[in-house]
Amino acid sequence: MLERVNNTEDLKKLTIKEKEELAKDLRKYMIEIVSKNGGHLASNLGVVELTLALESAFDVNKDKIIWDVGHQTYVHKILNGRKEAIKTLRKLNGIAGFPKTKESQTDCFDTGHSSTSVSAAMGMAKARDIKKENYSVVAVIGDGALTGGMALEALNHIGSSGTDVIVVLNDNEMSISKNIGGINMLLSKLRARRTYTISNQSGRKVLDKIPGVGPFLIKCIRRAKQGIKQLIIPKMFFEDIGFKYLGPIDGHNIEDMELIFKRAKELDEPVLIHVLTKKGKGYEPAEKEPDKFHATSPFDIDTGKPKKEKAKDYSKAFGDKLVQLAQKNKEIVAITASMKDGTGLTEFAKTYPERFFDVGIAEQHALTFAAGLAKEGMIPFVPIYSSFYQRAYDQVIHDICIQKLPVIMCADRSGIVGADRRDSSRNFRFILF
Ligand SMILES: Cc1ncc(C[n+]2csc(CCOP(=O)(O)OP(=O)(O)O)c2C)c(N)n1
Repeated sequence: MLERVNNTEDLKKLTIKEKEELAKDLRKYMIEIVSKNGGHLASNLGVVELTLALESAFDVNKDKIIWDVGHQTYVHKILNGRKEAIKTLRKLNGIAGFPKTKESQTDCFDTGHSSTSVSAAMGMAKARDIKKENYSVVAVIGDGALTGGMALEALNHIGSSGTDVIVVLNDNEMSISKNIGGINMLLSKLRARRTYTISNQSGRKVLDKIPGVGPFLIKCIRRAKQGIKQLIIPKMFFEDIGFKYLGPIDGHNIEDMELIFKRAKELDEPVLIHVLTKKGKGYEPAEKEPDKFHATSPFDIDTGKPKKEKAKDYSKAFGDKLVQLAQKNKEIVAITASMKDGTGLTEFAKTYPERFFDVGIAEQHALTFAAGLAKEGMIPFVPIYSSFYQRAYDQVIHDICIQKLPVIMCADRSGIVGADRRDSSRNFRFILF
């Protein structure tokens, strides 16, 4: 099936059954490539059907689909002119592992650092409205990325403005590690509701029969009986801040998602579509250990084991030392912004759970939180990848340095990181302090 599909026009000609076959081919193809080159696997396996449904329902050449973080766009790239080029992932002069506007006009916004998609979507939607143009703007954001303050700032802005923006919330319950926080608690309440299915339901017939259904969708849904009603959950957070909440929807059911996306397209207001996916879907080792397969080095497909055992690196040395120091010094605490494993804090988190804080993808909060801890006599260690530290310069200067607070800021992975070479701004890493 993959041989037959070279672009989204080809995709749109396929039946649902054929798209399901294509999904299998895409998974196999990505697993083969990432097992050789390394790359982001689990998130890409999780969004195969979501990408197929989105790119069937929308027009990638006209509509704007912005993928938050962008590490999960391999399927999009394969479907949009880079089926061969994807084999050069993480190779010298190879293609980028993240959306790049320079690479294709279907990559409509460069992403890499988390939680930017909703703001960018709002900007594009406002530009569209001012210029009186007509296209859809969709931000696809993970539940992890939704813990980032910027995403919440953007939802806050969009909800009150009533702007026609579609936010697809790709909820797999994982950031890199298990997702955390109050928003995650909210999402688990929503997840607990029965997944809404449209295919094979009478509700589908109701929706299908109505011409120009868009503006009337909500009215129709309200009128319909059980099942359909579930599309809208009144008085939940998203509704309260001005979004139409649709979902939760099975993120591996192409037919249902296509239908919902087509309907959402016709609504002229902020819509949030809650899609449930499984990180690592279709490859057992990645389903079992999605955190390990979030970004992986080359591995053996049969066993899922890395081809080369990982040598001890700076992050691990840092983490080991911190565990020792913390035993002697009870004031030491450690903070991560959703990068427990990457920054070497796994052992610390296990040994001192009460002195370990994962604050979500929230570097700014992490630093000012550390400032508060330090002000009251604790010794916070805050390891953050150097490129993500960029986000918290103001907190470093304003909340820590000016007050001369003893926060130990550790800039993980400064310098050039080979494997990340063309990933977003990560080719511009530098030493911060
Ligand atoms: C500002 C910032 N901090 C940290 C990261 C590292 N990072 C990349 S993906 C990711 C988790 C994203 O989780 P989610 O949005 O749920 O997407 P999923 O991979 O689960 O599909 C993190 C923490 C980042 N890209 N940007």
